[in-house]
Amino acid sequence: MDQGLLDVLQNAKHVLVFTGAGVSAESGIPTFRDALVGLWARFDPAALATREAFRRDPTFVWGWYEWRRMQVYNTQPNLAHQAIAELSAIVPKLTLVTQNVDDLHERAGSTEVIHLHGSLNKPRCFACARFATDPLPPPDDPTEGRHLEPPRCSHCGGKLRPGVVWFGENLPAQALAQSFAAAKDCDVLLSVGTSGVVEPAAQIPDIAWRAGATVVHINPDAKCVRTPREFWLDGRASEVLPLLVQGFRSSR
Ligand code: BV8
Ligand code: ZN
Repeated sequence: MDQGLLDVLQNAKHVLVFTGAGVSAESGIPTFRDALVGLWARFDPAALATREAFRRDPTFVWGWYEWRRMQVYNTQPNLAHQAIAELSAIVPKLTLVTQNVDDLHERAGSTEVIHLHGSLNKPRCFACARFATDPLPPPDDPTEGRHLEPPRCSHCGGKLRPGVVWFGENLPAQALAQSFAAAKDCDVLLSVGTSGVVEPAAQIPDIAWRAGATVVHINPDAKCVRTPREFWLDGRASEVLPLLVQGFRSSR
């Protein structure tokens, strides 16, 4: 590993880990934009991940998210999730911000995970916007594309919708503010498994870099490096992150 990067890791005080779908890819969860296998290569996001889609066909949208919830339910966190959880015990301060709607970071032991795009496990009412009071039962239908009737809101009887942020919807204000503040404060930002195309989340690595942090991208789809304070580690998260954690750990 680059000695300059190693020095930065060994002296890091506040690390911001920013993850996307690529961190869950090795748990078998499809990403969004990877060619052929990505969800958006097979389904039209406008037909599934918008309020209009749910209004038009709630049973199709609810059934699709239950299929995705079932995939997460039936898998395990991978070495990347575990390495990130370990890091919180090594560096003085760690902030974990994810664009993902799965709970694999939590199941690997990470706490205080900031979910910018919501969670598959926290449905809310399409009518009154209240979060469901009862947890969802384990998903029971493996059939992709099956229509399922959404459960009803215990407060107003409206249909429950997936607790995710759809295109055209605002991100949770507190989560976004916390993420931007951490980006301005951190001295290292690890950007793991994200294509960096979805706004406003995609601004986070740039905010950190402009505030003087060292930014490290971990992604097999390597891109050009822009500055001495930016690194692109060309590899899969479950290979690269354990090595990086060793770098953080050494000499502490
Ligand atoms: C907003 C939850 C203000 C749902 C998601 C027109 C109208 C309205 C809005 C817009 C518009 N044009 C643009 C916008 C803004 C829009 C946007 O950014 N669109 C993009 C697509 C251009 N953003 C929004 O709408 C946001 N809200 O702006 O509100 C507003 C309000 C009203 C009107 C206007 C604006 C809301 C965005 C949130 C959408 N919700 N998900 C669901 O899950 O179904 S988006 C979805 O993308 C996921 O959350 C995902 O996390 C996120 C980012 O994708 P990535 O995580 O990066 O995943 P991706 O597949 O792209 O990349 C994976 C990467 O991993 C790849 O680089 C790959 O190489 C790498 N990889 C693969 N394997 C590995 C790996 N890396 C490491 N290891 C591996 N093994
Ligand atoms: Zn309601």
